[in-house]
Amino acid sequence: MSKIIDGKALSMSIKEDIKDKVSAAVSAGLRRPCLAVLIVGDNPASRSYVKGKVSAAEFVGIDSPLIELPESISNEELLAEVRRLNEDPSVDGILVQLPLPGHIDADAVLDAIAVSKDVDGFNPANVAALWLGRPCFVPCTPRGVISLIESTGVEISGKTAVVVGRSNIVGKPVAKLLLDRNATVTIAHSRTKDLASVTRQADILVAAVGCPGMISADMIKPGAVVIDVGINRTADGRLAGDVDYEGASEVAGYITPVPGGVGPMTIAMLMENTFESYSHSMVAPGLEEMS
Ligand code: BQF
Repeated sequence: MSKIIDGKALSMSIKEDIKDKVSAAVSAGLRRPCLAVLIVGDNPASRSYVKGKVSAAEFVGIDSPLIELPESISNEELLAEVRRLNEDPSVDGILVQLPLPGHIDADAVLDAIAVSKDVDGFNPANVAALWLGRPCFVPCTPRGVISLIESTGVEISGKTAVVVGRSNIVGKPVAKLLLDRNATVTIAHSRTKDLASVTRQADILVAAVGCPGMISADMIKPGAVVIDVGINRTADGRLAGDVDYEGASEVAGYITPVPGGVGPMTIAMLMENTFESYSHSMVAPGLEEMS
């Protein structure tokens, strides 16, 4: 039986920590940190994610004005909204909830977010900085994945890591962060031949494919650390991961559940990134507007 990596508990302790830091800053006379949250349209999943983010912000003491925009908004109007927030010195972080409606140029929106407020880390300048090993905002889910692996105490350096999935939001940045920690990293994907023979090599296996239960017990090396990034909604409305949890937990050394694994850590890391942005602007106020 594997040990369960409790993402809910870890996210809670991270948020408690941020809450203390915010409270100390406010006691010292500083303004509260601020995360502006933009949502376009009324996709129910997006609504629920945004609700979770706003409530986490409230818990840690970060202001989180919710900017609800109609599905019918034009590209230009949305860009104008982002630019307004870029210029507002009381805003530390800007989050545009994805996915955006089809008629919106999502790339143009992400390009428009000021790099210094890009707490999701999706602006291409942040992505470039990540891959160059320069200071940057690390995307929230990948940062949460690393934090979960580190919480096991299992050393990453020298290990074989396999990331299944190559998205810009999860797979690719997770692979880079593992590489930074000296893992030997393979990125597998839908065209990988004999996927099971690849995943069975993994001391650390990260599943980010978006296919419920796709990673079965026979694909896992005994004792491996298994991180399940999948958030799939089943027909009966419940959440399911990419890993067959029941089977995998008989083989893995450590495993994250869904729900209660990576998801809550994504939110905690968003708070972490927002506090980081805030700290920067408190040390060097005004520099943001210049860069
Ligand atoms: C949990 C997301 C796909 C597409 C866009 C806690 C979240 C999820 C699960 C959450 C996700 C997934 C988010 C749990 C944010 C993660 O208890 O297991 C939190 O809110 N997420 C998102 O903002 O956009 C997505 C997945």
